[in-house]
Amino acid sequence: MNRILIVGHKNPDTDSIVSAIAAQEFFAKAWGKDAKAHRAGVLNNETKFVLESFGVEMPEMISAVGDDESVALVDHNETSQVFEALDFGKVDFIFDHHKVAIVTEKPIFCRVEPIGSTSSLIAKMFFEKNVEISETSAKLLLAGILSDTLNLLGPTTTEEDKILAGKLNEIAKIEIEKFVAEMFKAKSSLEGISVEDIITLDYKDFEMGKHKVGVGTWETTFPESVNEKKDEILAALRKKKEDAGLGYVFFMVVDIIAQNCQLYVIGEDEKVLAEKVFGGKLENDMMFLPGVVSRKKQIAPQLTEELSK
Ligand SMILES: [Mn+2]
Repeated sequence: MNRILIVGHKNPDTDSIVSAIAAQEFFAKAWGKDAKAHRAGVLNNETKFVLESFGVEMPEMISAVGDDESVALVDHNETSQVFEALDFGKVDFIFDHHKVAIVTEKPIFCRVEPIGSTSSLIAKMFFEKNVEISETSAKLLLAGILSDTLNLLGPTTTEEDKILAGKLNEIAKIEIEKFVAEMFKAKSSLEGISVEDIITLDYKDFEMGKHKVGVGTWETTFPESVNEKKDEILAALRKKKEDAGLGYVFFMVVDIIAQNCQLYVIGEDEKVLAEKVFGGKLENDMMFLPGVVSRKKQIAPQLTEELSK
């Protein structure tokens, strides 16, 4: 039987790691398939905290895909997000909650829903099939939902996420508020994090009209800790823009408690665009955007619309 390597995106976040681990259990129990969770990069402090809390080992780093192996992508499907060595012809499964951005050359299993997290989707598949979820997978999936939806408060949260989180916690039995506070504290920790890490750990390139645009995000309970390093971050972003030949680069410092964002604006091009699209006022190279926390829903589509004109 050919083995399936399950893997999330580069610059992995909690959702892309825990959904891969739980999907391994789903593949085995629901479909009798030999599958193994992997990761496509270094774990962030939040994900490390989640795995340590539940006594789960970090998945192996993905490298090459063997002849008798195929790939299941979780939490992404864009070519800019996949691990370097991937041949797209090897992908037989996609489980995701982002926009569909690929054309495949063969029929594959593809399940993409507008839901708050890939963890929600995997949980839903367990419940639909009446397949028992282990306590560990329930905890991991619950953490994935709470992380991606910012404790079910962010704009990507759906009613279904809330219901699924409730059902998972009948098995996981964690104290959600306490756990979320600790998880967000770990997410905000800058321990061992360089300026380069800050701008790349949650970073995405987009094709917007004819432009290549990079948007980095840092979610935190304590924006001041990042804003203190603003000048270094701006310099690193300017370098990234030049090195990667990008049309525009933005960086969001998201306050996950107050639910707002400081958008870092690195130069004149970005200033003109941001003022047009978001209408905020620029102060010290930052634009305050109340209520804005989601790159996927509140930043990328708006920029894409303007740049596609
Ligand atoms: Mn996700």
